[in-house]
Amino acid sequence: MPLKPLQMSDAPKGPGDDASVLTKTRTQTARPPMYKVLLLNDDYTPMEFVVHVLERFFGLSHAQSFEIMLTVHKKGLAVVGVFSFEVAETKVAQVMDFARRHQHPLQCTMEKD
Ligand code: TYC
Repeated sequence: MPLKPLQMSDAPKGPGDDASVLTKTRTQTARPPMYKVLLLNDDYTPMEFVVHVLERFFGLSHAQSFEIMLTVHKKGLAVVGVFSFEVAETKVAQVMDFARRHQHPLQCTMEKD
């Protein structure tokens, strides 16, 4: 029995077939994902250093900075702020670099909000 060459018209139709793929047009612009920047407690970084970091890199007042530092000290960690991925990444890098340069073990991380 001679075989007929396969044609595109022999391709399966139905779900998954290109001809059946529907598109939905979105009118609303999706909000970009946001990231929490977290400060972690340790036993060695001086409290004043942490307060200074919060004032310097997060633009917080002295009172706000002291409050967040105390929360980290008592609870183990605190959210310092919520930012876009790029801003959060930059803040984490700035804090980690500043702490390292001053030889303090302070840790700062980020996670999806
Ligand atoms: N626990 C530190 C101390 O007693 C103070 C501290 C607070 C360290 C917050 C880190 O993120 C931190 N000196």
